[in-house]
Amino acid sequence: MKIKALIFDVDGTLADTEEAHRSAFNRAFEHHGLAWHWSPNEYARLLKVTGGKERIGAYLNSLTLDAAERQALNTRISAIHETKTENFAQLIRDGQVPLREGVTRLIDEAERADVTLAIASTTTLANIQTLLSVNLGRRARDCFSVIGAGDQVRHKKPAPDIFEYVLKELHESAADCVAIEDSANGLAAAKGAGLFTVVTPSQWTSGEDFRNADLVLTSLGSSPHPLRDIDNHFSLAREWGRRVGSTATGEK
Ligand code: XBP
Ligand code: MG
Repeated sequence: MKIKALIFDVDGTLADTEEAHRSAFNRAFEHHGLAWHWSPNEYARLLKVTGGKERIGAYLNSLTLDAAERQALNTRISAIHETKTENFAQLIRDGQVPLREGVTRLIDEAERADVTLAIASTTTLANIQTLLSVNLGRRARDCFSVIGAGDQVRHKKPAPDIFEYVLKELHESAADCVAIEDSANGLAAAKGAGLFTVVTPSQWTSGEDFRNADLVLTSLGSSPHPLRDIDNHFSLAREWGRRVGSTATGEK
């Protein structure tokens, strides 16, 4: 049974991006004259809400404001988020957001093994394009056959929509693909789409519940310490899924 495609999440999986996102949000608030500042603890709590615009909205709803003030601020969310996205892109261009350990190695091995690569993320397409072009250079243009991002679907993670969208664009079935995620929201989305899901928790998600994951790895391994026979891990786990009749591999 050959894996047809690897579908990567972005934030926390391809790269440890959330500290840069947090900084980009805070700079955007300052730029827009808002006395808001998200501390690491506050941001870890807000990360449960996927999507930057939705996250700002959730924060806004937590504030004590009169109706007129709340309404006025609600109308500014898109503009604030646009500034934030520009700030984030600048941090990537400044080299602040490298790919996570083992990502390039796995991309190289997947290409050699003729395994298709795709992305399914809640973040904006602009963020993904900047992250890939800065870190992968020219190969970023055609490395990923399908990129599913942010507002391309109505319901963001933990809904399965973005993974279902990517599978449809790939013309592949979930049973033949593997998702790589970092968060409980991402895991729920990938499993909801019936995918065998590998989780590599990030510093922001390490305390979350990954019991429903098919494989939890600290990282994807790199040349000093590669994850040996990673395919066997997958095939072992997939075999386990078949034998115990679980939905671990997403096969019904
Ligand atoms: C993680 C998210 C995103 C980022 C912020 O996405 O939930 O909202 O935190 O990026 P992923 P935006 O699915 O890649 O883990 O401000 O562009 O939403
Ligand atoms: Mg993520």
